[in-house]
Amino acid sequence: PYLDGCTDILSELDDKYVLSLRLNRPKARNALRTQLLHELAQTLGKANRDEHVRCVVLTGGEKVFAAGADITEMADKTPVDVLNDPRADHWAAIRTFNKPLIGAVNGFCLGGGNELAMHCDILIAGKNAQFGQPEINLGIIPGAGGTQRLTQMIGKSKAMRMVLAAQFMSAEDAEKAGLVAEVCEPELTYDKAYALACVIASKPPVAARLAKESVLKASDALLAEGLAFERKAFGTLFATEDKAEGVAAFMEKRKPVFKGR
Ligand code: CO8
Repeated sequence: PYLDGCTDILSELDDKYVLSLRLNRPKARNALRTQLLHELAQTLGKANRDEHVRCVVLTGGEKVFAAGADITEMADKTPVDVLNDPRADHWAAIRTFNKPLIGAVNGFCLGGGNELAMHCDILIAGKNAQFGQPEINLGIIPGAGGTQRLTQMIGKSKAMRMVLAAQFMSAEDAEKAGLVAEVCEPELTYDKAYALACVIASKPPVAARLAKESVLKASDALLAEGLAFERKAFGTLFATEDKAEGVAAFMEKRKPVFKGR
């Protein structure tokens, strides 16, 4: 492995200067527990300082890229817990990773999983990919930039449909909408992303870094305020009865009954 001691992230650096990362919690559908985000943040932190890494490919499983935050871990959190949550620091480390990051997505890409995908600079998706922000079913909203990045990437109306109605978007529609760069057969997703990473890794690394940072500047200034607002709103919702009901219904595998409290 590239970074010793990791269990939730599998990693390998090769002689093409490409670091491959795989989310590795198949039983929990790659739910992003805090440990996973910590390992990802640490790995990217090391890669940021390592001249042997020029491009990173991030992938998940065949049927699930990632099913979102780990609902069992988040179930009992209060707004104060959210305010103090180290997860925010891990997301910041992912956000500030300054080398090109290519996402290879097959299957379900939901909630925090879709937010992680949107932190990638380029997304390649298998035909079976499904993108969604189903947080509202749990009485909450996206908390890692989903409301902001999705709106920037696919526009208000489509973003609202995903965030308010929890409707999923197919790979084909995601390509039309601009969420992903390319759709392919699911068996080829990783290979396509890896081939693209090799091309990028063959370019001058300092120019690649500054190109990435410059492209992100096209939206960064607007993003900062929106991210902070979303984070506060996300925390506030952890005080609601509807959140407790949404989470309980998920765990008990039943339909929730929401009351607006
Ligand atoms: N967190 C924790 N465990 C999960 C999650 C998750 N996000 N998703 C699935 N699991 C677990 C299931 O509970 C189940 O556990 P067990 O085997 O012990 O019963 C196991 O993974 C397998 O799940 P399924 O049987 O549902 O697997 P399928 O292959 O049939 O379906 C899906 C895969 C479609 C991905 C389905 O599991 C699903 O819809 N998952 C939930 C998706 C979701 O709602 N994500 C939103 C997350 S919200 C978010 O990311 C940000 C806020 C988080 C805060 C939440 C608390 C308030």
